[in-house]
Amino acid sequence: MKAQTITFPRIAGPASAKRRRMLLLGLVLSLSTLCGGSLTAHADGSTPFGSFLVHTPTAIGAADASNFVWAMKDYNRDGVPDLYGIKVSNTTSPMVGSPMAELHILDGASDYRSFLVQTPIAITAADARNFAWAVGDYNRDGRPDLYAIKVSKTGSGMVELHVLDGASTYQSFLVQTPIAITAADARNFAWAVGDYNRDGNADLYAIKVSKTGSGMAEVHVLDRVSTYQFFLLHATTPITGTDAPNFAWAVGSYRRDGNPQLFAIKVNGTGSGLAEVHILDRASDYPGFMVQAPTAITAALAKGIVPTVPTAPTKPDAPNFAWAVGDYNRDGVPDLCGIKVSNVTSGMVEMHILSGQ
Ligand SMILES: [Ca+2]
Ligand SMILES: [Ca+2]
Ligand SMILES: [Ca+2]
Ligand SMILES: [Ca+2]
Repeated sequence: MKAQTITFPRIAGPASAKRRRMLLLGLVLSLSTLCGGSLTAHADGSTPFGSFLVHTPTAIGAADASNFVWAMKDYNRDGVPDLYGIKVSNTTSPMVGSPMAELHILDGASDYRSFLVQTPIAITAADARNFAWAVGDYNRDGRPDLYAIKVSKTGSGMVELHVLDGASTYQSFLVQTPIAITAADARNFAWAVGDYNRDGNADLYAIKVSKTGSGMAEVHVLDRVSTYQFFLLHATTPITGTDAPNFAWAVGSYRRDGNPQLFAIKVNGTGSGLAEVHILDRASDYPGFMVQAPTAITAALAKGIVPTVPTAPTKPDAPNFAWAVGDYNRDGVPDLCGIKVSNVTSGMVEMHILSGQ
């Protein structure tokens, strides 16, 4: 991995805002496919997720990107979210004889050009493919911990949670335990960490996106206080099970009130032709939307849908991204972080951050 000097123009200020308005003037997008609701959004740069805060190449080469899983959290507690790159294959770290999975944390304050941490972690690369990953503060020491969620080849027959301690630079485990979801069912879930009941303890969100009993995407929240043995919530969302695989998922506060909202980022088959952010409201236990907005990144159109505006971009870019949520510009509103891992112009993994407001 070598550092890169390519610089993208930072998009900020009145001049670029005007340029955005010019570019997007007349691009009136209709979101009408979701849950029967009809929403018209004007992607003029003033809508949430309609404009970029930053485009930047990171210090990880795009050729290496497929070996990583991505997450965002503020590792060094400077208020800027850092990029967690969990390297699960093609690692070179010899430790007890076999290559280990590695954690590479890129510093948000350096616009993801320099590393805060590069270390092997206590899971082998051979085993790493059996895990899903998330980041949250398990032991409430202010340091984000790494949630390694073992979803296949578990000894217990259940999904297992292995939490690596941020304070030990992810060398030692805080907990290793089976949780209340079977390994056989695990492949039907997406995972995230958030404090559902706002008791200060990080709960585990298991978002069921296939083979749901209800036919809809479902939110199941496991309580940290029970070490993820008991559920705080079983809820049905307004997103159908058929549509659910078109989404990426994240949890974050949006209204600055600390409530964990569920971000459903639609990256395929959208009505607008753009990737869309649909935020499900914690206050209603996720049946209701608080925001539905197109982003400034193109997605594949849903089958049979024709763009409402002839000039609307149709070349899908969204499949080149991994997605996370974090407040890059520290205005209290989480931004959408698009981690571009393929079809990049810089040769490096790129960070493209859409402003949450
Ligand atoms: Ca930081
Ligand atoms: Ca911690
Ligand atoms: Ca909690
Ligand atoms: Ca923000």
